[in-house]
Amino acid sequence: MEDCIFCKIAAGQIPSTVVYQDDDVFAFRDLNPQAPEHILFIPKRHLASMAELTAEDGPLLTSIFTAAKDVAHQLGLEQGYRFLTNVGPHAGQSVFHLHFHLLGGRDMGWPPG
Ligand code: DGP
Repeated sequence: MEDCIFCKIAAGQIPSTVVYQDDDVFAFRDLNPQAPEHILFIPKRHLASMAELTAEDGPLLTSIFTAAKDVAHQLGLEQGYRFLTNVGPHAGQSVFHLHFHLLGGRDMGWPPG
């Protein structure tokens, strides 16, 4: 999508600290980290949010979750981590390209704010 910042990051048109990528998935460090480890996992294909997913996206989600699990292991997050996506304004979504936050390296509260 032409004006999507995360599409441009996945295409290498905007620099990022890349952590993982394959044919369908791209992962990079968040610009404004909320934990010692804060990685964003996105599909390379543009989807605005989880609200646009269909049953056909099952393999894509498996790829994203498997990549995140492997990265969490590589980062040594054996004490735990959080993996989440914000959907829409009430959840605080600010970039409208589906992304999952991998957060780790500190204790976290529940419920989130
Ligand atoms: P959300 O609030 O769930 O939509 O999270 C969007 C995240 O994206 C936020 O934590 C900051 C991050 N972000 C926004 N713009 C950029 C960027 O240009 N580069 C990187 N690496 N992260 C960005």
